[in-house]
Amino acid sequence: MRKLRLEIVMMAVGLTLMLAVPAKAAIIGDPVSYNGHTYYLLDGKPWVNQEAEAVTLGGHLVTINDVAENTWLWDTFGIDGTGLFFGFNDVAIEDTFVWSSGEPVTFTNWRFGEPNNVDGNEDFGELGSDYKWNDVSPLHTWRAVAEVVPNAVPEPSTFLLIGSGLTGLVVMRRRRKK
Ligand SMILES: [Ca+2]
Ligand SMILES: [Ca+2]
Ligand SMILES: [Ca+2]
Repeated sequence: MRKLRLEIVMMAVGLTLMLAVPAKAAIIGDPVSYNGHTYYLLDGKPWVNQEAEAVTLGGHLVTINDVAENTWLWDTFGIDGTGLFFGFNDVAIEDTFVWSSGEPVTFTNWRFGEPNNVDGNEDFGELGSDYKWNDVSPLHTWRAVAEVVPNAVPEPSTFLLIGSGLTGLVVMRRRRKK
């Protein structure tokens, strides 16, 4: 009787942890595959929020590695009249643009005269309908694309693993005592 009660408590703990999984990012439509990576279109928010959401999906805002990915990105997710956020930024060191994924910089495609850091406050890359890049301010709330590389540890499932692990532990202990 006592053991049964313990099991119920532990399962409740597991369930609570499962329910504590952070709210899903505001994903628009279905994920899209390209070169073995998974891409998610995210609803309009400031760049910093977009990168945080990409991390909860187990990735980062998209790293544009070459001209083919650049073209594919706009053709797949772009909407005329608005920009599309990607992972290039110079938040840490002004005028030193890096990828939020940490990947090396192998390709850039700035529009003529960009990046121009208007008002000293433009640190985030947007892609436009001309397939070119521009740096924009933190006030922009563009849609963004997250890129998830398979085999990277998906962070949202950590809570699920803890939850199912606890439940499994209880079942194992119960079996051993039999
Ligand atoms: Ca990429
Ligand atoms: Ca800047
Ligand atoms: Ca600019």
